[in-house]
Amino acid sequence: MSEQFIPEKYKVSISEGSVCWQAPSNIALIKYWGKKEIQIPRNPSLSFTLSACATRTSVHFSERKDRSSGYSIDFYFEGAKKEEFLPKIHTFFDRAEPYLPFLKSYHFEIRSENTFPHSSGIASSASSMAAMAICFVDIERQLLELPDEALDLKKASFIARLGSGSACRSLDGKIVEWGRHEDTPGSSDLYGISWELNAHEIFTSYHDTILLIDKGEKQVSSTVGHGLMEDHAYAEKRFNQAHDHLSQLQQAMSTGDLDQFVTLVELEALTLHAMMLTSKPSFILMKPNTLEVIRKLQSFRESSGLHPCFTLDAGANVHILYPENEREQVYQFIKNELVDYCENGGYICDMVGDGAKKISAVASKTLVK
Ligand code: 2P0
Repeated sequence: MSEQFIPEKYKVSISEGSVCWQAPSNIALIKYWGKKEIQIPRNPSLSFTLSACATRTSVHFSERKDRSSGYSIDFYFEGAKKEEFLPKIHTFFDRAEPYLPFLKSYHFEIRSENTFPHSSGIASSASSMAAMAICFVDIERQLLELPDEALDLKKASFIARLGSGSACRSLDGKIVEWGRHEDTPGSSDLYGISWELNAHEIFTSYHDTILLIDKGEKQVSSTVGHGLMEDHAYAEKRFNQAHDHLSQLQQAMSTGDLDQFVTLVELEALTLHAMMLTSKPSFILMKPNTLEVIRKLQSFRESSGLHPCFTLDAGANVHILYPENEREQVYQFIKNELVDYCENGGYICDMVGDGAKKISAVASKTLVK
């Protein structure tokens, strides 16, 4: 139990209300791959918070008369009721309930939608779990009778982690670190913290153009993926390497050393895939076009003297990262040379963002002291 996130006694009772939040996706620069239960990472990770790729979630809550039987939840995704998502939400509630003890006191109607296309091969667990977590932490804020600005972002990240590890990096902006790391005071395995203030300003307006090489959801599930690291021949070496890479990347990002940034980010992406290529069973998630794009990008970088680099998730899509002051030339190159390698020419223009934002709060109906 993490005592620090157990709330004090609620101050008011609320019969009914609604909250609505939007939380973005994030792209890891130092990869989280390998965990202990429940989402305690085997190594620290660092990510850019995105802005265009996001999940918007509203939660309507109404007091229950009969609280004897478990949770009461209706879940809708993009307008349609989705019973099949309930087991995952129940598991999340079981993990979160010690820290959000009101979860059995209300009926919840949860409505969620993504701002990015459904079949893009972009995982939505980070943004969806982050959006849901912050909705519940916002409801708790009301029960504690605290003002809007007292919302506990750290607790929202902690709760999001209980749903999905990488989700804890989707609350704050623009660069987030998760996992205890010797060089970062305040870093924790339990939640993400913003590292933005330590970064050179060039990294606070970075672009991420996501090339949709393969829109199918053929990624290795996170359960399988993290499980692959359990008996992996290179596991210990990899976890130590991630610590070293994080130190080196933070050094590069605090001084604005783009060459070193490019080297480390690409090495991390390829190491993630190397872990999958060499696991039992092994997975080849890159497609021929993933490799073509990487080859073209690296040769453009060499000939142009510019600094775009790639990173990869657990799939075939390629994220092209580049600074604002190189945007025109790099984007031109992407459109002219890389988009042809995307499935149906699909790509998403995103950039670093500020984290979760509140969309609306419908006034709660009855407040009883
Ligand atoms: C990351 N990924 O750091 C790494 C790199 C994918 C590749 O975190 O089991 O969905 O929910 O904690 O967060 C994807 O795994 O896994 C992931 P769970 P999650 O972004």
